[in-house]
Amino acid sequence: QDGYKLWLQYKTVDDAKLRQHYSELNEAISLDTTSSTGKVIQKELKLAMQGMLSQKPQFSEENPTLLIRKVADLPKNLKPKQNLIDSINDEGFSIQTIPSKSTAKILITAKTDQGLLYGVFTYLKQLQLHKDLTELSITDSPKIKKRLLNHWDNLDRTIERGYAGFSIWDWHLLPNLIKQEYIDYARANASIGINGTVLTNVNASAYILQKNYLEKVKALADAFRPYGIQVYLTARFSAPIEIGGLETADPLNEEVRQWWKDKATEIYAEIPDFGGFLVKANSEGQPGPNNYNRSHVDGANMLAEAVAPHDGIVMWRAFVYSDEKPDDRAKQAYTEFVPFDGTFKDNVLVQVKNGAIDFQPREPFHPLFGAMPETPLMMEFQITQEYLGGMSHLVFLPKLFEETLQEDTFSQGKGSTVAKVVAGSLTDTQLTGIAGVSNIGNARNWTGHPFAQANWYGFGRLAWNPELKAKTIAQEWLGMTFSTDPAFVKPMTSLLLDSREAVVDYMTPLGLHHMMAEGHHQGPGPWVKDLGREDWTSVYYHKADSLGIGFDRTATGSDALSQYAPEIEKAYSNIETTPEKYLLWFHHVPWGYKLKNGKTLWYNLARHYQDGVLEVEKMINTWEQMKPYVDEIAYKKTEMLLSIQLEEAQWWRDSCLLYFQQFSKMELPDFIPKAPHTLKYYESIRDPYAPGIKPSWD
Ligand code: BDP
Repeated sequence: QDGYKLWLQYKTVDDAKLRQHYSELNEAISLDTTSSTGKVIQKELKLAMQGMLSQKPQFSEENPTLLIRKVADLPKNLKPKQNLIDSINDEGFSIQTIPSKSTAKILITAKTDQGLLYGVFTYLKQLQLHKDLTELSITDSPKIKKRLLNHWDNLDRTIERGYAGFSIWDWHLLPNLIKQEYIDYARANASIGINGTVLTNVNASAYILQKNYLEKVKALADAFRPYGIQVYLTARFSAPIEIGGLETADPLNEEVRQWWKDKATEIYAEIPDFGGFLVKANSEGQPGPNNYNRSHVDGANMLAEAVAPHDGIVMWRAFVYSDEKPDDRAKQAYTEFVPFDGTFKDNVLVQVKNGAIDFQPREPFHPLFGAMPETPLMMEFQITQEYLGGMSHLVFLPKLFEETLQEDTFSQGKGSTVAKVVAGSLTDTQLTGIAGVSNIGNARNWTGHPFAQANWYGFGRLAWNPELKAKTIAQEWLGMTFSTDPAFVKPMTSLLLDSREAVVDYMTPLGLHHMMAEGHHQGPGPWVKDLGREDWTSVYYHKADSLGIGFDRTATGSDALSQYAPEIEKAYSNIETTPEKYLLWFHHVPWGYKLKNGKTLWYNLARHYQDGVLEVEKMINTWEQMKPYVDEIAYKKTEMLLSIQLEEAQWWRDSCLLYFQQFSKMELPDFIPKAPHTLKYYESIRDPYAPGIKPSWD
């Protein structure tokens, strides 16, 4: 009850009739347990049946009621139709109720053990959600190949932008101590279809590539393997200098190239299924090929060549904004990367954040999506809530992920959604990927905030199928984690789905962005200016002045809009046809400008800030009604966190409105309560030890 079990609660099925139905179906299970994955499946089934049905299933070949078999091992009479078999990929599965007179009542089949594992988790989910199994027919395959968590974990166990304690990787005690948490981590990830993990921070340390650390990495890889989780590492571009004793890390230098090849060979000797490297290069002070006047392609292709003989991949991040040619930061990744389209090696993915600035509460999709048809683009979402309330705000992120995935890039005509770009279906791209920056730490419940678990869960589900609805994900997670009672699931689904718009409203309404406090990013900071570079300040982004507010990204401004398809450029160039949610992202708008509801921009800004606060109040009211359905620890903790969230929502509203009022010089509407403090007070709040970042950063 402390949240450790995540969504794999396997609570007793109370309804006697339903339990009876489930018990009969799961009495005897036929399963091949010769592989390590087979053993994991057996363990999971035992645990689940014990928990939900208080039943110990028999594992036998004799008259099984539940048959779990790879397609190749099925008896002829039970083989599914060929078109069904053809429709699933190597990780896919099919679950069917068997209509015949055979004793087996349910069949779970797949082409691989991995597929069977996913099939079994999906089957168990049906039981957890109290679904009727009499006519079960589920055939499913992941739509994206590489479904990864990215841990921003440092070797000293601090986590960059982590809000759930320290890193779960206990490097000191590895490789000898394999914590149960490692196994449970892999199991939880497998249950939602995640198949890879990058263990280390993108702001990388070269030490992870040293022999003593690679032994530790191998121990983790061994622990994860039965669950189908591949291990990846971040590669610090200057590693050949730092740990290799070379004088340069120039990607065209033969010695450097050989060093990486040898390093790859060394890694693969330990970890034959090592996934590959994730690289942050020439971004925010990280070394990279530009240091040697070489391009991103030179850098990525050198690493790609090193891992290619071992089937490894390179994920090269597009999160760059140049020191030399400062332009609207929203434009820079596109400007730097589009000219390279088609020149990366086959095993390179370019990893692109969902938006062009940086994981804001709301951003339009990144213009790179759809703009590099010859290059596999990997989506990067942030699950950890760096800009969405850190450790204390309840925000259901699948709503944000869904919004981005369903935006239309128009790259191959109408309907060319970001989801399709990422899944490779528009260009028949085989190598596809999606990454979520993890929100996991060594907190007992993994994620700190009990509801942050939903974001890990939701990321995994959307990585499996980017077309899934946030609503479905919310219902699943609530049912599996807390209760399937509609009196709980219904109001809580609405709460989750509305929580994302609430945070946008009280932090960055109407297309505002990058308004947070400096460095640690906790709390409001629209007044932030005079930092090392302009595009780290808030004033650069909101541009509030006596005339209005917002960043002109049309042709009269930075022209970032021209990086989108003509359909979008045309619609958003016109203030009248720009969706209001992106208004101040693309336009500098007069304070008195009338929005669709006939009220001024100033009025609407205030309205949104207030709506955000009201929504949190509503969340608190809903939560109070949920007490009967939730265990005490989670109930109390969430209750207290929601009250922090309310205070912080008010803090955002009051401080931002006071700040902007200096420019608008307009009265606040009556519905805005008087701020309890002065603007000066809000501006003076400093928190050098805010979580998720080492104070030395500031
Ligand atoms: C920013 C974070 C910073 C990360 C960077 C990145 O503030 O800590 O290192 O993104 O993604 O959002 O590389």
